[in-house]
Amino acid sequence: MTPDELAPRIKSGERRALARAITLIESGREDHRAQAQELLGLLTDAPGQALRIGLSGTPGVGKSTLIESFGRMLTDEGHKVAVLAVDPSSARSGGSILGDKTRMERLSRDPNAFIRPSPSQSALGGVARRTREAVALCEAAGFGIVLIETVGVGQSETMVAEMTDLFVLLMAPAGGDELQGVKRGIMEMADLILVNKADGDLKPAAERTRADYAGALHLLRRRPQDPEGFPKAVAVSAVEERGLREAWEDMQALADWRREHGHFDARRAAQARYWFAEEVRRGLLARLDRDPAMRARMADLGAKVAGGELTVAHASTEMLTALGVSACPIGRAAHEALPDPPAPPRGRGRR
Ligand SMILES: Nc1nc2c(ncn2[C@@H]2O[C@H](COP(=O)(O)OP(=O)(O)O)[C@@H](O)[C@H]2O)c(=O)[nH]1
Ligand SMILES: [Mg+2]
Repeated sequence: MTPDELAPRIKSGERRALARAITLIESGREDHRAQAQELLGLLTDAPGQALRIGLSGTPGVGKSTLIESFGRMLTDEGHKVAVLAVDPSSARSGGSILGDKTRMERLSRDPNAFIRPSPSQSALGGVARRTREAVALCEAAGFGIVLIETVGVGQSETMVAEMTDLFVLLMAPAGGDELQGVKRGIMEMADLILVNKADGDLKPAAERTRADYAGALHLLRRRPQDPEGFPKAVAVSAVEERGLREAWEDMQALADWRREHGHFDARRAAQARYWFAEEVRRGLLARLDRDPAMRARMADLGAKVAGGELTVAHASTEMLTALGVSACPIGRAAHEALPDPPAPPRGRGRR
């Protein structure tokens, strides 16, 4: 199917067309890439802005179970829900984060839900673009809520936080000292911490853990994008479907407040700028890695630097000139001449 044929089908919410389009954006073939770009261009006028929610947590914490319960609650309320995954491990394991579809059996059969597992083979660098483009496709197909699931391993969490409107961290009930193990940077990204498994024997521990996280969140520096009371920690049970409605109300309250106060659009704008700069950087780096002439030149200049024939400054200037990047004047450190990297769109300082 051509982009011209796919676009109207996506806009009318046809799930098969959406699935095909996502396959197209996942493809590494150059002609597919061109088609994908054309398609995305045809969809920019599609109505509706989805609420993009990132969901992260370590394996076993209950992400799949929660998505099943939470997703069904949302579709019952009449929402259309898309679920995407960012799984940095899938390239190695060949598996997929949403592979355990048994835990999402009902949601995956729900006509108002669309679940897309991670592709099994994808370079980490391509994951961000794939996911952002898939989000755009889901929005164009009329999905009002897009959930992006990721496993809690540093990089991928940052990536997901930088392409979503709300970032939710799912935690397990723990003993008091385990809380120390949560990286500060991850805590700082969270808009909402859900302590899952607040049921049965685990209920008291979940409640204690919730209070611990609430205390820890309170100690963090206040962010301009938060109203009073946020970020928040809430105890939920994905299995017993408890606390989910409250969590959803919190998410909506936070999103509404941010919309009213300009933070919502400002964040999206900062994210767009960030990903644009990232892609340019990535493209430049890819050229260094893939272009045979550039690789040969790098190897040659590298050998000359190693042999003492050329200074680092001269060799790098020559290389950058070859790349079409205006090189910095000799004698000045490269980092002085370069602009700072764009600040991450999240509000709480540098990570
Ligand atoms: N008691 C309890 N167990 C849960 C809950 N949510 C998930 N689990 C269990 O935790 C295990 C891991 O769940 P899963 O959704 O696969 O976690 P994921 O790896 O984060 O996707 C499974 O055995 C679930 O049944 C919950 O709310 N309460
Ligand atoms: Mg899972």
